[in-house]
Amino acid sequence: MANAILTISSKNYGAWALRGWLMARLAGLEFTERVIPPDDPQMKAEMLLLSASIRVPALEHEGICVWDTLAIGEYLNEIRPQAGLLPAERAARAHCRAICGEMHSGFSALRSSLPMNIRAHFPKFKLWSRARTDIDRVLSIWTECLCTYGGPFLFGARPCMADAMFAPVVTRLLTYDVPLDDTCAAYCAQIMALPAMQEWVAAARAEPEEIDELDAEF
Ligand SMILES: N[C@@H](CCC(=O)N[C@@H](CS)C(=O)NCC(=O)O)C(=O)O
Repeated sequence: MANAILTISSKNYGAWALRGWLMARLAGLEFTERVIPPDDPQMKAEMLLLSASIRVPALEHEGICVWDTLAIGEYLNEIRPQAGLLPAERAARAHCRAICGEMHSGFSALRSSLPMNIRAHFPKFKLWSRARTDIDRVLSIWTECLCTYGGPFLFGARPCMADAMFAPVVTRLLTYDVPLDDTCAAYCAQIMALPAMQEWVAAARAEPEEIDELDAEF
């Protein structure tokens, strides 16, 4: 029986949930999933008991409750340092934290106009200019990391916290059929090929919930 519980929401729509879940998987943490469906009227009350922000993901581990993906990533790095969630080298670690922070606090146009919806596909989706600007910045972050650290992941040979932070952007670029150069397309393929991502995507496709506003909007 795992001594950790990760509370998440929809696997099809929950981008923050995917980030926290993937970090926990990359850290090698054994955990039980608690899924609070987004349309559950009890959801807010249950979430408030776990996370003062009333948001998921939230991690409970050995009596400690951590919410917010960045805090969860830092916590996982402390309890599983050998997993390399943050790069070993100081300059790379600072770079990793900087781009995780940028993802956490930015890209609002990308997030609002291309919501995560793993089982959908919108060929030739028309991008608005602010979303285009966000996407260009993400692609330039990826390209710089892949060139600097040699790939195939953002900070080298194995996936880390930054890859988890950007994983929902990878699924969005595929959902909304955004054209990519070879370097970024190869990076997206690497992320999607991770066994944990394949597991998440299969569960997202099997999920019964449909959030009409998100399905109808695009
Ligand atoms: N900054 C938070 C964002 C978390 C977040 O917005 N989670 C969404 C689900 S993926 C949520 O809980 N939404 C419920 C709500 O907004 O009421 C984090 O990094 O964890």
